[in-house]
Amino acid sequence: MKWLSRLTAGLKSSSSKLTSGLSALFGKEKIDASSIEDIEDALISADLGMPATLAIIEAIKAHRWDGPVSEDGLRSVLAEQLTTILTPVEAPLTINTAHQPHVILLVGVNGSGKTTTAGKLAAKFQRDGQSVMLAAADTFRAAAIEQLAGWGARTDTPVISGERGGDAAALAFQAIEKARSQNSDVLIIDTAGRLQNRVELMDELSKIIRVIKKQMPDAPHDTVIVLDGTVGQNALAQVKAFEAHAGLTGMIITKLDGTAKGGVLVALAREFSLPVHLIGVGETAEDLDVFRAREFVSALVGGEPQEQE
Ligand SMILES: Nc1nc2c(ncn2[C@@H]2O[C@H](COP(=O)(O)OP(=O)(O)O)[C@@H](O)[C@H]2O)c(=O)[nH]1
Ligand SMILES: [Mg+2]
Repeated sequence: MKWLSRLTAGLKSSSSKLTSGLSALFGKEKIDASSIEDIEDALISADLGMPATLAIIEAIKAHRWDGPVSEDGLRSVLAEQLTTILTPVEAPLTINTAHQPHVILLVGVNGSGKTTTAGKLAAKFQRDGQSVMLAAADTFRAAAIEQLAGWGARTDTPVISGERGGDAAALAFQAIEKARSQNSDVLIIDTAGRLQNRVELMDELSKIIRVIKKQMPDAPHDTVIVLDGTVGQNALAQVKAFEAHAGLTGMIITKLDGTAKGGVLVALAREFSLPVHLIGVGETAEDLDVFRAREFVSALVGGEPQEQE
């Protein structure tokens, strides 16, 4: 299945959540106060967040509705607004091969999809012709180390790992040494999931970064938060906390398949000026691809956004 079909299929629940909430408006003679409330409810419950919701409502009010509210008209105003919000955060994760290695640190809460994303990224960069190394700096659970080793085996990527319970920062340090000695283009460091309110775990993350910098002062070149798209608005709190402790450079949103909360990406884009590098719509290596605003909007809203006048 091609990416666009995967994306469209994956976003189906989010898309119906958003558009079914708006369907009550179709055919209305004019946008009155009660329609505005309906629209607000629909957008909020689709996880777009308040600022984006208000911006969209303004645009709907400002739109010249010649005649009753049409489905196509509403769709296109919505698509145009979403495209405006999402386009600025569209930015792929680019590798600077001069870094040798270009170090990518993946952070986030438990179960957000970090290890899976590390594996998918390894596959993607290898396809692009880069040599990749993976580092299993989630030393808390043996299963996590095995999980990354599995991805390493499937994608033919060397995995640097240590003992369960070992020092994550020391492992990251070692991994950079290894990646340097093998001239790897990219080193992807997987870390343990941590709740944003557990201070000692967040401190450990800061330590990992400090130790990485001892080896390579300009690394990590990318510190990317992996967010589970099914958690909805809680993703915003996660970004804030990790931003404060680790200085994020970008986001990856996973599990956009089978959730009705995919609209959270809009809230994230509106709230933070962080790039959305990639999105995940399933568990296999093919289920991760670059985030493209227009494509995402058309999968979410249906139909092509109209050109802006
Ligand atoms: N449906 C779906 N599942 C995913 C996606 N990404 C990761 N997962 C699953 O989510 C679970 C947790 O992922 P994992 O990578 O172990 O999360 P981590 O704790 O952050 O390392 C695993 O069962 C993954 O297969 C995705 O894009 N879609
Ligand atoms: Mg993991």
